Amino acid sequence: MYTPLTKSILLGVGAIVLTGAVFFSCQTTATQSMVGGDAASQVYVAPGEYDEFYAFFSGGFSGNLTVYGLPSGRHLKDVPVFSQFPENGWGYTEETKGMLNTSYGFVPWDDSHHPELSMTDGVPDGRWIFINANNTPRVARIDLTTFETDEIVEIPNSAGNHGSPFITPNSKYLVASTRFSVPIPQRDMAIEDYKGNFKGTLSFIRADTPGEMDVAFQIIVPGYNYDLAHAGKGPSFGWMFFTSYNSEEAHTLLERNASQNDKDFIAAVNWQRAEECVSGGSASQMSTRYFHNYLDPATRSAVSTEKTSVTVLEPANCEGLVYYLPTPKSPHGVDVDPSGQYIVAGGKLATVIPVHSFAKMQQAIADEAFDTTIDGIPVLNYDAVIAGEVQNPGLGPLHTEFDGEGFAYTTAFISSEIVKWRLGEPWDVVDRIQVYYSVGHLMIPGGDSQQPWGKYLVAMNKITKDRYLPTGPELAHAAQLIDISGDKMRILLDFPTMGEPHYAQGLPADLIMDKQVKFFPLEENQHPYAVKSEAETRVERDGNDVHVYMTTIRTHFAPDNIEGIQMGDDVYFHVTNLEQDWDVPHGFAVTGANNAELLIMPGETRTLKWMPQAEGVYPFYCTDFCSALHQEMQGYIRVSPAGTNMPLAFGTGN
Ligand code: K7E
Ligand code: CUA
Repeated sequence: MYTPLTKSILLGVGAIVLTGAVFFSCQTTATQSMVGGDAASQVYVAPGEYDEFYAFFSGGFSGNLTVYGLPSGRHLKDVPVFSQFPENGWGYTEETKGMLNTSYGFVPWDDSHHPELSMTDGVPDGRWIFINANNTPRVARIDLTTFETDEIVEIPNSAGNHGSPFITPNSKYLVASTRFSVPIPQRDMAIEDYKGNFKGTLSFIRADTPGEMDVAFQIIVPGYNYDLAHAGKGPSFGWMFFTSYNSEEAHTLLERNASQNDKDFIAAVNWQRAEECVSGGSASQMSTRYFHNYLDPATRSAVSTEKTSVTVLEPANCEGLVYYLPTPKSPHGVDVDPSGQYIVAGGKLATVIPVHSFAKMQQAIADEAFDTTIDGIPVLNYDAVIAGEVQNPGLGPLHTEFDGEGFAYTTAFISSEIVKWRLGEPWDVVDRIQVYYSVGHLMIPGGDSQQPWGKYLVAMNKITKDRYLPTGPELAHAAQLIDISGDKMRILLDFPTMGEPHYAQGLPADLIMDKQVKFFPLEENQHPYAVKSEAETRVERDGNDVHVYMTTIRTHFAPDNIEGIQMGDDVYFHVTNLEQDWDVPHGFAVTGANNAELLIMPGETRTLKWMPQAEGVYPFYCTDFCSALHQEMQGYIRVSPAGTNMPLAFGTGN
């Protein structure tokens, strides 16, 4: 699965830091042929200069999103999404906890695979990036002016939200397909009755209005495993393509039992037809439970709403809604080329890369070239829809992206390579390059859109034995940056990544860098516990709840001495950062806090709940080195016995 390398490679990796010359002289021949002599200068971004591209990597089982610059591979930011993040209090603060509400309760973790940029006219526009939660099915929106998650919607009737959140070229819908079929609606039943009884869902989520992200409708489909998706574009606009495997409907030992059929299916869904069927009354309402969580911009606090029904469509009740394209074999990725004519599948166990033609698909539908019909879904004839088969594509083809110059690039997991091939006759492989090792997705900036920016390709590798200094049993996952500007691909850079990035998206930095929010205007802060000046700071008791209306500004807290707290109190520190300047967050930490710190952006209010565990006097302090007198940013809170007659008292820092 990977090529074992010798220790000399390890020495070589260390040497690159010291001198390029040593590096190249230490390489084995395999790598030598691929790293060009000027690779270092191609990825060198001088101190003080900017990278050309942003790259957004999914965090995999970290549940979050990470941001890098390309070509340098510099790690710029972790954006917390589905997982609590103590570094800034995401999912711990009173304002953000509600973002993680689900019908299963508070869920502080997930597994995120696919970031997806919003698009206008089929091209990433830099407004938002979306990402899926695989385990407890959800999709999230991240605003690219703040690099902050501001909306999460749960997907009902789903299990393993893997084929998600792929977007239509106009950003109207995101899709979410269920990887695991389950009883719908959920109920207690025998697992061995899976076949014919468990179902899949293909959900369409309205995505183009912040605050109103919601499941528009779901299509109930046979109980296969729906794996990945991509939208049609150009001539195929209005369609969405979903891969599925396990057309055997196996419920145990899938490695064998779901690998029987020569072909599984790509489900081609006409979502404009779905809209007609929904508005024409062919859909039904199914009662269910799911949550919508939105970070209200006025208070910057989560508003969590429970929904109780969803619109569902059955293909049998909406003719022309879904067609199956037979596809070899256990397909994983499905990718649509920039022209929108070709639908490419990555058949994990296939020996070719099958490319379906959208034009032929339409003709086959018109001709009713159906092999059979399954649950109201016509199965189109393979020969009638296939445009070409790419021979010799490497072992274990998974995912494909495009350079906009007429070429496609496919990852081969088992043979650890990227294969470049011609889109169109004679469908031949024109170049291939070894990657290290076991590549899953790849990413070309804009490479799944109508107008790829090309230039670079990033391979996301699952296994990195021998590539980096070892770090115990768990080694870094890694990205490899590949130059695709010439005829031959060339590796430029390796860089480790966070969690397990499956997919990534990239776009030119100048699309978003000038739109960044630098601070939140204090006068617009409508948080109910905000104070706009030190004169308003105070401490109030409400039964056992104590509310501290606190401010922070370089270089003190107000108040910074608090007394009259009793054992059994819940203390809420509502800290407003009065700064109105870029890059001046303050932190807030208090001894024994069993949740997290606060990191408060300029102009916003964040709340930490603190439950004193013992009588005493406890310090709090600023965690972010904000100024020359940062180390002086501190205070004390005194905790007295329950029932003490100590009145609440606080110093306002005068
Ligand atoms: Cu291929 Cu989850 Cu998109 Cu991993 S998936 S590689
Ligand atoms: Cu504020 Cu350090």
